[in-house]
Amino acid sequence: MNKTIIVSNRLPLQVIIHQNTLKIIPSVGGLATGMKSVHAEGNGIWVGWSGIPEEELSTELSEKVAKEIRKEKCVSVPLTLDDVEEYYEGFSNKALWPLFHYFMEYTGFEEHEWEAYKRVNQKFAEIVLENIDDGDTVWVHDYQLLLLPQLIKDKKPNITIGFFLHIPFPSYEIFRTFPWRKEILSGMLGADLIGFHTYDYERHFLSSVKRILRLDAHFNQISYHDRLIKVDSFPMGIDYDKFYNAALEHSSNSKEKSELYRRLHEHISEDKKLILSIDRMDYTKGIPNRIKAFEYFLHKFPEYKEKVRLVMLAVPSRSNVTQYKKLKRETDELVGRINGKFATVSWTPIWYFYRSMPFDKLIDLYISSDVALITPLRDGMNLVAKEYVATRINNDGVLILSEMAGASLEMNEALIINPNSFEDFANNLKRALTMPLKDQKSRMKFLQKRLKRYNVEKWAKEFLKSLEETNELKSNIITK
Ligand code: ADQ
Repeated sequence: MNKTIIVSNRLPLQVIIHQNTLKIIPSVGGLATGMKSVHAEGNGIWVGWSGIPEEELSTELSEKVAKEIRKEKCVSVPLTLDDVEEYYEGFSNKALWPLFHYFMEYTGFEEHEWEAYKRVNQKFAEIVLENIDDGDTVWVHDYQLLLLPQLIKDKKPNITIGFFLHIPFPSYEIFRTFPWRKEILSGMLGADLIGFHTYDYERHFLSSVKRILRLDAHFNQISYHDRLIKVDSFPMGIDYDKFYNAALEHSSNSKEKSELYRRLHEHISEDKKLILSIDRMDYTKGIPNRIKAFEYFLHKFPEYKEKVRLVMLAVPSRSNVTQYKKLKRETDELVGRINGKFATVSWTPIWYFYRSMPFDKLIDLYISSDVALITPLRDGMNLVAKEYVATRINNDGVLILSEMAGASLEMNEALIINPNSFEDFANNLKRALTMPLKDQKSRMKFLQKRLKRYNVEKWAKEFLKSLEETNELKSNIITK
């Protein structure tokens, strides 16, 4: 029986080793949820890194981990501390991530990190090839594995390969500055279907392929080495029902309310509002910018002092990378400065949490907030915006969304802003806080309808269906 092999940098699980005992916790992230049914089907497997460097595992423990992971239908790619530092923290997060998000000034190109990137992509290829049979399908995810499709195709030309990029693909003028631009594009072109969140990313990719590799592309198909490669956009959704049902449960009278819920609600009344932002602590998410814009709002509309509170949740991320350390420091300072400047005995304008929160607490935050402020400077999609909408069971609440997030293209009923304009920010925040309930509800209903229909499972299915259709393309070429 043919199977689907999912490949991503990290496996959808967490391995916890404590005094020689081993615990495997499945992760609940967006990708893991979306892939759940694909992964569960038949003898499908997931290939990726377990999160534990080889040096921290004895041979005996390493075998034990592999065995336990295998029970979850996962196969781990062994990575050393050097691999993690040079391939993940280095090339992936200091070269690819900033460049693809238009942060050219943060981008560093290091030859030894490029070598590590190639080496680790090769490691992934070897594990995939050990586990693959003729007729199988491989679905590779994200920017850490851009070379993998071609590495697999070289060895197994008849395997069907899909690739999905979760971050933006930058415009040609940005991408052309990349020293290894040809190798990256050729690596991706090993796939039979290449997917992006939006049509704009797709267009940028096609433009780079045409201009850098000088290949023919007609509409969304590229001719390459006797093959036709399809490029398309698939905007990723969320597990809508999971968020909606959790919100229903958390709002019901019979549910015992958490401490967080109670504390949040102490500050909500007819004229007192909560504004929420949730992000990974990443410079692409525009966190300092948002705090400064909030300060501008309080200056411009002083009548909102003591009436609004910004609850800002930032989840620690890539904290070994210099730019992320700087960002954390800058955020801490800005929050301190603004709270120091505006706070009164009964009011602190910003409640700032720097930690990861369990699902239940996230739901409490979502259902308690009158406005969600999602203002990245650049974001492939942004699932937080979608999660907020899914939890609004009474159809109230307003989403303010940056036009730089891929999600803005399918969420027209949100208040769409340019996050670089404080004026735009402040005016729209005021508009959100004064929006009549009727207007809130009609916007929310439209947003919810779309998200419910195009959920993450549908996203995965559509991608795989389109990937399957590339087989027809192939057989047409052969019979021509
Ligand atoms: P991310 O940059 O990680 O993903 P996003 O799409 O917003 O960004 O997803 C973050 C997820 O983490 C959400 O599901 C959210 O609930 C969760 N989360 C955030 N803060 C949290 C906290 N403090 N505690 C617990 N959970 C938290 C990348 C791209 C995005 C793209 C996704 C999916 O950068 O643009 O939308 O992949 O393709």
